[in-house]
Order: sequence, then structure tokens, then C-alpha cells
Amino acid sequence: MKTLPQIRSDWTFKEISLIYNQPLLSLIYDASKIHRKFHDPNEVQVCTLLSIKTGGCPEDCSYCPQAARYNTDVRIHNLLSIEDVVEAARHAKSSGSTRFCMGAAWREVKNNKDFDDVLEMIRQVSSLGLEVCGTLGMATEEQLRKMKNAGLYAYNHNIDSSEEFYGDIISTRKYDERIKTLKNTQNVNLTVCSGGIIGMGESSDDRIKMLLTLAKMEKHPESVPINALVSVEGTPLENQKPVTTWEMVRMIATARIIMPESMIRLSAGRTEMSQEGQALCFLSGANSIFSGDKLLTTPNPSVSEDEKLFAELGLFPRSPHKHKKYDTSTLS
Ligand code: SAM
Ligand code: DTB
Ligand code: SF4
Repeated sequence: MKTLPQIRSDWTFKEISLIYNQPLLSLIYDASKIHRKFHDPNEVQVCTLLSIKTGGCPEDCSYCPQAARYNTDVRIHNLLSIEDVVEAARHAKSSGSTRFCMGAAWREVKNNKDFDDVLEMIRQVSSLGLEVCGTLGMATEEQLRKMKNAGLYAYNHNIDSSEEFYGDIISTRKYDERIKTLKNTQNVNLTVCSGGIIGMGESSDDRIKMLLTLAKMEKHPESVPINALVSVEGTPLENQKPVTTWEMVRMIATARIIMPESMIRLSAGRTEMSQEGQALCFLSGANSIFSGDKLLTTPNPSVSEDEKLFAELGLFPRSPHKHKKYDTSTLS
């Protein structure tokens, strides 16, 4: 019988740094081996994002086009209607998505009519048979429990970067507050989606520390999105140098090695990547993408481009509600 490598929460900075900084092809090879032990290497989960409330956010996240204080082209929109959201979810399902993530430009969830509407959206979207994820800012245990009871599957709240670098990017809420929302999420038995962004001016040590924070959690986040900064005109990070594919690959491969069971999501930044670059990310352990020509407010490759990519690589989209671990007995 095959034994799977242990899932560890006692990683050190030194260990992760050695993994991250090793020669790239060795890193990819190691990550790919782990990936095959825990997941079907030809399967990719396709997810859809929908911005249910856009722009006008009071926070100062330097990367974000939805922060009210920056002068960007984002058009402010109040909460969408329940019908519009359910229609978008139906469309997402019919184009092959199995996870539907609703995002709101809120600092935190408030107990008001909008929240009641969001609960109804969750109820109706989950009844379509989709995994429902919410990313609505900070949330209390009580609010998260209500969302879970309505059918929410996952809550996304990114730690974004290392604790040290975080202060250079966001001042209106603290790293600890982020961690608290993640704890609240775990306390009510929702799955956690948490990752970050590279390309904001952080060092490789900051990237390693961000991964360390996630991998040291007693229970790893079930889902880890790795975003490349989409630099948007009008935000303080508008002139950041774009990250290279090699940097994305290093991040994804390291995340895969230290959090073998988690879904590693190749998230924002795919429009700047070649198909060959994306293939390297899948080889290194990424097993999910966001599909559709818009993320929340910024562009993403079209569904037809992704269909071509999947056909070329022989990838297939994950079937709905497959939470079971991959049966490794079929692998050589
Ligand atoms: N307002 C909520 C919050 O901040 O948690 C939810 C929505 S927010 C847009 C979700 C995540 O998107 C952020 O935590 C950040 O990691 C990512 N994000 C936002 N703008 C981005 C950008 N320009 N490039 C890459 N990722 C971005
Ligand atoms: C995540 O880590 N990336 C997604 C999802 N979680 C919510 C969001 C990316 C947003 C990119 C900028 C935008 O489109 O506004
Ligand atoms: Fe607001 Fe979220 Fe954007 Fe920060 S990332 S400004 S909290 S929408």
C-alpha cells in the first residue's frame, strides 16, 4: 500500500526557503510528484467569480481598483439583485464551472438587508449544485454560521502577503483581523480559501513568509489562490513591474509541496501569461482557474481560449461537488 507524505503544520521559514529557492526544474519536479500523489494531475477545477457589489469600498488596499479613495475606471454598483446573481450562476454552471464565488467590495459583512439578500443568493446558488464561495470582507462567527446554514461551502479571505509587508499595502485593517476571520471560518466548519498576491513590491522572503503563515495553520486552507497583481491605473500600484511566469511557478510549486491536499488556484494574472506558462503552473500543482472574461473587475482569458488550452493539454474540468480525495491506488 502506498503511503502519502504527511500533512505538516510545523514548517519553518528555513525549510520553505530551501524549497522555494532551489533550482526551478527540481522544484517543479518535486511539486509535480506531490501533486500526483494527492490529486488527479489532469483535472482542473473551473470556478467563476461574480462581483455582487462593486467599488466604493472604504478600505485602502493599494492593489485594489474598488477602493473608493483611488481614481479608477471601476463603475460603482450596489448589491445586484438575487435574480441576476442566480442567472449568472446558472450561466457559470452551463459553461463548466463547479464553484461560484461571490465578491463584495465591503470592509466587513453587516447585519442588514444586503446580508439577508446574500443569504438568499447563497441558498439559491447552492441549490443549483455549485460549490458556493463568498468573499465579503471580515465576518463574525455568527454571520459565517448563517452563511453556512444557507449553503455556503467556502469563505475567501486572503492574507495577501507577509505580515511585515502587509502594512505597506493596507493600513485600514490589520493582519490579525484577517487571521481572526479565517479562524471564525474554521470555527463554524466552513472551508477556508486564503492566499495572496505577488508582484506588489514584496521580496521573495515576504512570499515565503506568506506561504509559511498558511502552511502553519493547524488545518491548512482547503483552497489557496495565488494571484499575480493586476496593476490597475489609478491605484498606488499602477506602475508595478509585472511578475514573471517563473515567479508564479515558484510560488505555486512551493504552495503545492507544503500544502499537498489543498486546491492551489492559479488566480489573477492569467491574461499576461502564455499558454505554455500556464501549463507549467498546472505541472507544478495548480489545479484550479477562474473562468470567464472578467475576474471581479479586471479582464481574464475567455472561455473559448481556456477550452483550447484544456484540449491542447488534455485537461478536463472537475465534476461538480467532488470533495473526495483522489484515489491514488490508480497511479503508478
Ligand atoms: N472586499 C473583500 C476583501 O478584501 O476580502 C473581498 C473582495 S477582494 C477584491 C478579494 C481579493 O482579491 C483580495 O484580497 C486580493 O487578494 C484580490 N485582489 C484584489 N485586487 C487585486 C488585483 N488588482 N490583483 C490581484 N488580486 C487582487
Ligand atoms: C482571489 O484570491 N482572487 C480572486 C478571488 N480570490 C476573489 C479575485 C481577483 C481579483 C482581481 C482584481 C479584480 O478583478 O478586481
Ligand atoms: Fe475593499 Fe476588498 Fe478591494 Fe480591499 S480588496 S479595497 S477590502 S474590495
